[in-house]
Amino acid sequence: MDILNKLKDTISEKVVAVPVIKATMMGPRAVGKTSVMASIFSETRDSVAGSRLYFRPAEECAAELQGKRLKLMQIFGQKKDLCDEPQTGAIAASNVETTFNFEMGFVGRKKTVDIEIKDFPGEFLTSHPSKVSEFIAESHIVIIAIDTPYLMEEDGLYNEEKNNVKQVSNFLTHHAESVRDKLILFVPLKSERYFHDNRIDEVKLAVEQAYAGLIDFCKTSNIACVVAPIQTLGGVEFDSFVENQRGGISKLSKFRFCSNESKYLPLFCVQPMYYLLTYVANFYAWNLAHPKNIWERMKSSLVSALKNNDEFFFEIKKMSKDIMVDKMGYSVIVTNTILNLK
Ligand SMILES: Nc1nc2c(ncn2[C@@H]2O[C@H](COP(=O)(O)OP(=O)(O)OP(=O)(O)O)[C@@H](O)[C@H]2O)c(=O)[nH]1
Ligand SMILES: [Mg+2]
Repeated sequence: MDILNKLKDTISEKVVAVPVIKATMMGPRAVGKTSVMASIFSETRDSVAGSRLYFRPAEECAAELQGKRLKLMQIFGQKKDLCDEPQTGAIAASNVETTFNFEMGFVGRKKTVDIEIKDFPGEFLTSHPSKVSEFIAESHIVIIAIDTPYLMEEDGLYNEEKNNVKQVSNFLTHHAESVRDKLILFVPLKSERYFHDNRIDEVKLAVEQAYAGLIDFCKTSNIACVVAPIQTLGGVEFDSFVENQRGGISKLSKFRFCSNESKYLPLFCVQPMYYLLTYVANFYAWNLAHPKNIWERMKSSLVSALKNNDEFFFEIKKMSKDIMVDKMGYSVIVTNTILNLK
């Protein structure tokens, strides 16, 4: 069996390039995008729960993500008042996209797929719209990272200036062809306070309200929408807003430790990855029944490379059992002809 697998690896290495699964991430400065990426692999370092698959950062990203993870852990050593980093909104945002590369395969074997997640700074949506739109067209899912306290506090008074809801919604609705048939994952970050106060369902409602226009558009373009809140740090929660003295957005958020014993305890960070892979598998099944559509481009690269890789899809299916739906604020708010979480 081992020899057979090694032979498979050698053949696939020689004949077929490793397929790339892509996801687009959008979200404001300092919302915690890199932190989520860093926390994913604290949950998945050796293998993905319940499957024979590993999921790890590619070599070029490993050091940065490991460094970020250590920084997050150090926060709990200091136990002092926590404020959003002072540069939030104050330093001119770096006008480059960030790419996170991960790889996935069977434990003990060479990788089966590469996973490329790109996050584009807000200004990219206006300065390089076609670049963003093209990447979305090649992606299976679009992750919208939301700074939850801005969404929830003071009746959402500061939500627009932080989360740029209009800019993101307008961009997606104006690039309908790229987003059609995809899954949009709304990911409320820094949401510990609302879990602790039993208000996580209110977060879901607030997402539905703030993004109502985008959600309506999704219903007409066969786009699925899921709310998937994450606790990146676990042991801290939102305390209050403080004035931002440095210019940029008007308020910074201040966080407090939940107790003296608070620990770095990321929760649910791996869920976006589960949704991504499940949607790839759903798409694969759907694609068999709908061979001619705008996914043709992806079909030729990703789907044909994964064709006949039943073993991989079988493992994804096993992993999908751990996907969260209808609990802890997780909710499918729009479904489409592709998404199948059963
Ligand atoms: N309280 C709290 N702080 C967080 C959380 N996640 C990240 N942070 C902090 O928020 C700040 C920004 O986190 P990053 O992960 O760098 O955010 P980003 O979205 O990648 O930022 P840019 O790439 O600069 O746009 C850091 O100081 C983190 O320590 C969280 O869940 N809760
Ligand atoms: Mg970042």
